Amino acid sequence: MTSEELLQELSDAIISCKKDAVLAAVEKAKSEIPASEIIEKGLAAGMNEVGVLFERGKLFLPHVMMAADAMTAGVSLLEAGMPAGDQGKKLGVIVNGTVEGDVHDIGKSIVSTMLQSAGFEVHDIGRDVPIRNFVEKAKETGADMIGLSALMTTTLPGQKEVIELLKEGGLREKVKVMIGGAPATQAWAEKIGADCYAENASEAVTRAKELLL
Ligand code: B12
Repeated sequence: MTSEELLQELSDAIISCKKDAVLAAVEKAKSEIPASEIIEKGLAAGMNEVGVLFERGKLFLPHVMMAADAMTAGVSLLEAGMPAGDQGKKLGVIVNGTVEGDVHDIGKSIVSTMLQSAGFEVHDIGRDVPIRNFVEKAKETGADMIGLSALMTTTLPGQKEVIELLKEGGLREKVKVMIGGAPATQAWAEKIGADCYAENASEAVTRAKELLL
């Protein structure tokens, strides 16, 4: 099978919403294609299609939940084989999470995994995280950067609130802020005074290196 066919199989397995099919496709692809590509060009591409089908009323919420579950299992299978990124000095400390009111965490977790395997020390504080917890965790860990994920237009303002709280605490100069999630944009990042926006996990690694190294 060519790489294109393997990636298509991964994407189709996610769209089928079947965990077994996803795990089998990952097993098959993992010796042929780098983990980051399997995630972004295979699994995440399928998940985006699931989103489109959901919006068109062709798939319903239970399907989306099954696809999400299958995607998480596929990513976990790959994590085992990814470089731990813990040799030698860390590139920097990053606190990453999904803002309050938002339970979407698949993309955020992929970003954490990729940053970690690139050599950053990542503290993933989960989803639906109260605004002040980001700032407290950053203080506690001496973080160089906070990553903020938001998947809904209604939760995007949470990214702005974290930046405001950092300013209030006199920490804004010390801690960089990187934002992401489907409704976030470069223009939004500029509007709220974030240091950068990244569209996907590999871009997040590039941006983090640009800002922290
Ligand atoms: C899967 C999914 C779910 C799953 C989430 C499971 C989970 N554990 O995450 C479940 C079923 C639980 C769910 C629930 C809901 N969902 Co939903 N969901 C989706 C769906 C289909 C896909 C999201 C996803 O995982 N994509 C795949 C990942 C890989 O992509 P990603 O998240 O975008 O992440 C990438 C980038 O954005 C970026 N990135 C992400 N985070 C970060 C962070 C940083 C720092 C950086 C740099 C980059 C970055 O890198 C990632 C990797 O490349 C989207 C549709 C869509 N188009 O996004 C809707 C969607 C986000 N959901 C939506 C809604 C409304 C809901 C619900 C309210 C239920 C409902 N009525 O539909 C609830 C929300 C409850 C809540 N309070 O949060 C809406 C939001 C609309 C809006 N207001 O903007 C969407 C857009 C669907 C729609 N069109 O209606 N959902």
